[in-house]
Amino acid sequence: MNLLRPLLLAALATACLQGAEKPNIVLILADDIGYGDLGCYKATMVKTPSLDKLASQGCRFTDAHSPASTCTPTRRALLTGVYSWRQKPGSSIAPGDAPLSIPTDSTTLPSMLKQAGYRTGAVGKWHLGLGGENGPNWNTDIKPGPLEVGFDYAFFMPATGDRVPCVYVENHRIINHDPADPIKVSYKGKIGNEPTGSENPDQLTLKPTHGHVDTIVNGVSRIGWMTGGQKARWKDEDMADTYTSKALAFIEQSKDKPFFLYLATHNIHVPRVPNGRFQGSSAAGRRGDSIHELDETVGKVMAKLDELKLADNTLVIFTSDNGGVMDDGYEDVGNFDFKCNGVLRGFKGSLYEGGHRLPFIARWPGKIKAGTESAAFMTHLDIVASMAALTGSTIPEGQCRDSINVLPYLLGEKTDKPLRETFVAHNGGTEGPFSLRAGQWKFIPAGRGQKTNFPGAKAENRLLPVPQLYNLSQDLSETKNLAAEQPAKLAEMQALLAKLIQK
Ligand code: NG6
Ligand code: CA
Repeated sequence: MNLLRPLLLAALATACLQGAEKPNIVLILADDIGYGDLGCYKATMVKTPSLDKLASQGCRFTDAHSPASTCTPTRRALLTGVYSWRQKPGSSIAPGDAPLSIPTDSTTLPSMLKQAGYRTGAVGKWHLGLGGENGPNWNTDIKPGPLEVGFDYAFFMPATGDRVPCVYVENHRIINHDPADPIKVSYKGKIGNEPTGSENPDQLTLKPTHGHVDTIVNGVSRIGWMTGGQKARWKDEDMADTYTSKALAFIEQSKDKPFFLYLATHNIHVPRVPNGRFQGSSAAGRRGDSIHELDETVGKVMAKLDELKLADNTLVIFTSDNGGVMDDGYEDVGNFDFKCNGVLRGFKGSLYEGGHRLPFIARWPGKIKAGTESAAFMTHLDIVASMAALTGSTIPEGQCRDSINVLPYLLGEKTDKPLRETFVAHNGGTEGPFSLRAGQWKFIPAGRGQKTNFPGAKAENRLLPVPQLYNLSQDLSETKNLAAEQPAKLAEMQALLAKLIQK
């Protein structure tokens, strides 16, 4: 016993040390922020001092990609480390009443970190479905949801700012839910007698540009129909403040344990209704003002980490779920010559780089060299495996199969060869269309001329009826189609894509 005691104490001390060394992880996933939307990514008409500071204290990546060019498939791939096109059902933009799209037995980023001793929290946009196969019952416990896929705490909106139900859910319950005013939601047609946007255009304070003129909430028409829950409906102009305060409270409450915060902002998704203190603050209209509001959120998170003396022991990652878009359904853009995706071609929803190459900033003082830039090629799929490596966790066999440990990139270490060789992007669904990235080559198969998305994306996202091949090292803007000039490379890329998408 006497002999064992010092050994035991030593083992305990090592365990504690390891615990102390595990950094907190804050992952800020912005919505619809493009490659050209931030000051540190060369935007000029908006000011993003906090994000620029984050970048100056860490590393700014220039070749990081969302797994898809729309929200739901990106988020599911990010949290599970599996391409969404491999996963059924609901791999496209989910309606607000969709069932939970992540099987509760999968290894996820939060479940893996929870296993590693982290307190895990999700704040902001969920948009991954809720409830069993028939979707959620809004008037009782709403589950399974974030808590059943690995989060200890969740405060969230079910889908998007422009989709019903326009309510916040905390853990399993809707905030301010009144049993006397039960909530009903439909995506099939009108329910109840509430006025709709199509019948009452005069009640709309923000004009829609897409065809959805369904439920009116706070003068904004939303996609889908909702009745009831009058007291529970959110105020758009307070949404960023609400999420920010919940995020700060989570950090505060978790400060004595390693924690993982997944802060999925609503900014800068439509409808863009920033708080009054931002209105008119940018030179790029409401969309720009909404970027300013996002920057404030990031600044407040950074300040909270400083205040609690946690900054040095916290890895902060900032990125976005898909590329930028100007008009995404509301007259909240204004007429500005603003290149939300910088030099990149295409927008949100596109298979061109503008759809999925995004800002990605990582800061971890003392571990990630300040003020650096990295051209390392990686995707949000890689976050799970990288965080597993960071925390000394093992991912069970067969889980997170598309995730590659790119921790060496985050830490600025040199690698002999690229850690990620290929990337198959899509914009939803399981059947494509897909694009393939391999090394510096990009291949987009011939389409049928279909638009890949959204009114705001206009023709730029349209799939051409011919195969496209680009060399991104020379032509980041995808202007020169080399398919005809390089038939051997084209055939190689075609064959590689066909092989990779075998499910
Ligand atoms: C589209 C909406 C768009 C936006 C998007 C989801 C139309 C015409 N457009 O269907 O407004 O809500 O869905 O965005 O309805 S995402 O970032 O969540 O993928
Ligand atoms: Ca999005």
